[in-house]
Amino acid sequence: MDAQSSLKWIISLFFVWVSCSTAVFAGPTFIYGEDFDLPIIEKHVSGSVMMTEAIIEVPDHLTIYDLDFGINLTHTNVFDLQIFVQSPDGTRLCLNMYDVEKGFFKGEDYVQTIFDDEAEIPIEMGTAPFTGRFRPKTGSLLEVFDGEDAYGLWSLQIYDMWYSDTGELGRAELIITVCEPTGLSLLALGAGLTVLFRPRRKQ
Ligand SMILES: [Ca+2]
Ligand SMILES: [Ca+2]
Ligand SMILES: [Ca+2]
Repeated sequence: MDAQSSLKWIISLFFVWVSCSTAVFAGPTFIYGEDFDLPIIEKHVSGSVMMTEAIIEVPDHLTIYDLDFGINLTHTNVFDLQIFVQSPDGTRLCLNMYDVEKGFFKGEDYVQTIFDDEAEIPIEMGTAPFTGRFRPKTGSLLEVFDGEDAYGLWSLQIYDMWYSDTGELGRAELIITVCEPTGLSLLALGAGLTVLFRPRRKQ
């Protein structure tokens, strides 16, 4: 292998490595939120229907690298709630799974609460009104939305699973981090350099 071929081989390897590496880096973050004034329906009340869907529109095509979910609501015991988030692709997640068999936590209201898979403190270890970032319960991770196109209508519905108290949804936010686009740019640049170093036919 001559010097030029060796150089070309090394540069190609470098760009493949950089492109693969950068694909796992986070890019910019975009926030889409809506204010609501929606009562949370008690599931135990006879003849009750599900809460009116709270809709958040994402008008941009964004491939989700990481999704965090922010919420403001009032309720005397947020443990009672099942919060369902559904993406435009139809993926549906129960973010706040009511399950007394798997432990109970006590606390009133979610105020500027952000569910974040990467947060250190699990929601059940938080202190009311749970302001800040908390990891969802096991089995309720937001990673199910990773890789989807966020474009379209996201819906949110909440069940109150226990009698005697109710609450209201005040605001919800989708905090979307997209993939770092540098990988593609470098691939294009790598392809350009490969063309540049292509052996020329002698005239
Ligand atoms: Ca994540
Ligand atoms: Ca996250
Ligand atoms: Ca209740």
